Amino acid sequence: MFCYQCQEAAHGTGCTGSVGVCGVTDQVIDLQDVFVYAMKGLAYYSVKAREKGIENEKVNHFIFSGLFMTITNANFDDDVFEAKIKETFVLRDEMKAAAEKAGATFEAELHESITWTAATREEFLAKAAIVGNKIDAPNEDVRSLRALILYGVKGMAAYAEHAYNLGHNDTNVFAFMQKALVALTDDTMTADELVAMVLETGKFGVDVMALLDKANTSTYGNPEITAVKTGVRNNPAILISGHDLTDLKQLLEQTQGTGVDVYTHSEMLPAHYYPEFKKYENFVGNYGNAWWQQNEEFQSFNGPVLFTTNCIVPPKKSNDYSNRVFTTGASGFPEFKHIEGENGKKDFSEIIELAKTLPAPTQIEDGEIVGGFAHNQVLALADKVVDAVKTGAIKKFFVMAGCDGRQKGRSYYTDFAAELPKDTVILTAGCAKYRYNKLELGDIGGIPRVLDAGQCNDSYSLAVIAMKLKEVFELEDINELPIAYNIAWYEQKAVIVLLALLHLGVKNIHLGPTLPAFLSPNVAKVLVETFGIGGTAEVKADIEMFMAN
Ligand code: FSO
Ligand code: SF4
Repeated sequence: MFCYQCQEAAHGTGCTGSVGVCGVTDQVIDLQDVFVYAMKGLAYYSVKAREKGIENEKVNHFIFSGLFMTITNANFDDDVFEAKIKETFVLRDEMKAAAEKAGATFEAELHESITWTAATREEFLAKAAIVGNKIDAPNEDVRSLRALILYGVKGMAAYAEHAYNLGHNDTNVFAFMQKALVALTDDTMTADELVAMVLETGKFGVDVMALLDKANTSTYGNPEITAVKTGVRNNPAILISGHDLTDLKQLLEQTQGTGVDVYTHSEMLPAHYYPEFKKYENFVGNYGNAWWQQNEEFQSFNGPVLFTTNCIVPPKKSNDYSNRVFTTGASGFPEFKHIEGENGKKDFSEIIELAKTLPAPTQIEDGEIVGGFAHNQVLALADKVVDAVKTGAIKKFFVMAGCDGRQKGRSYYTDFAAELPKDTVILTAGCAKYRYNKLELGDIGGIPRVLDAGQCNDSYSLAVIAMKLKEVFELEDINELPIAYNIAWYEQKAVIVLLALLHLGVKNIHLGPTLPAFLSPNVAKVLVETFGIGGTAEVKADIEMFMAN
């Protein structure tokens, strides 16, 4: 196995051997690589069919939900990927036949991802040694650009899936994802063409985040300022993690009148900000912190846990709570029971019945987290915010969105937030916020110094806010705003957020705690020279640098 798709890639270069830093096994990574390879062949016929006017919803969904499953910490189940590879071949044949019937013609020489077929796990694993992440490119710069595109598309796929679950689709986004998959097999593409495709990935990143924003807000209302409780009640309870709001909605519906409470963990916290979910009396609060602290927090929670997406951490052998953890959607783990849906409907009764037999959560803290500053709420406060900037009460905004992770160096973000001058405001989204959202950072004339827009996909809100401020201050360029970007990344959804910001013209983004292992020196140079991308250094020096610019 070789994998370097996340920030925790071993030694800053990539995970090898039998298990990754995230706990994924070599078999799973290898099968994921082969699955992505097979989907490139399926995408080829889907693109050809689309040229003849055929849009196949089943294939579109299969591809984006399949890509989502290969995101870091989403699905650890080798059997799932073996089955998915086999299913890809079946769909590939179907799409080939459909394209042919519609009059499509195919190149005389087809890439091997389009023609290759195999039937057993052994054959799939043997293939991984040839087509895996690291090897499948003619040189390191092409490999690096392909990685940027593939990981961006994986992030896009996650957001497309959440929107799809709410009945919102954008076939242009699906078409781009498939076009990009095919492009990853095209050895004739120049570095310049690949760079252009990286930027195009960012454009569709903006589109998919706008789509998801519309899906979420039109279904559940606009997030509003909310104080979320971190303490517990004395009822049995279910902890829900991940990002999928449709799963949460169904769980809340099904727990009504059962005496079972529901708490959020990690990236599900922002669900509390939506008006729709506030009406559930048993939707109590948020338990714990970011994803990587789940081993300890799931232990003390006592009740069942439902994963709707990543980030899963394998339980420790000494602390194995597998028998009360469930997955659904793209997430999976061999020892956790998976709840399948039928036409989007899911039956969580087994989880609810199990909760009734288990003790109430053990309290680990008792306070509040304030959030809900998505674009609609912030724009409602626009006059106040603009005044504060004009009078100098707010000198600078710091976008500190992104992800948290277990790497020790991430304490940088806690120190950075704590040491920022008091006339600055942090704009955040994603699980990165847990590094500082429980600090007492105060407010500026009633505006909290940490404005949490929501999940990582709600970084879109931060872009909308920036665009609006640019308009209000009548600026030519978004980079003239008093906004600095110091973003923490971990997995591939952060890659699409970054590419989306680049597409919107945002420059001088600092990315940490380390730059991606999949950036070759030349590709990193392009990002630095064209977009002013930088890393992080010492807290004090970084704050001085940001405040001076
Ligand atoms: Fe975090 Fe995990 Fe939301 Fe990611 S929980 S790390 S970027 O999956 O998606 O922010
Ligand atoms: Fe390593 Fe990250 Fe890949 Fe897991 S996802 S194997 S930690 S690079």
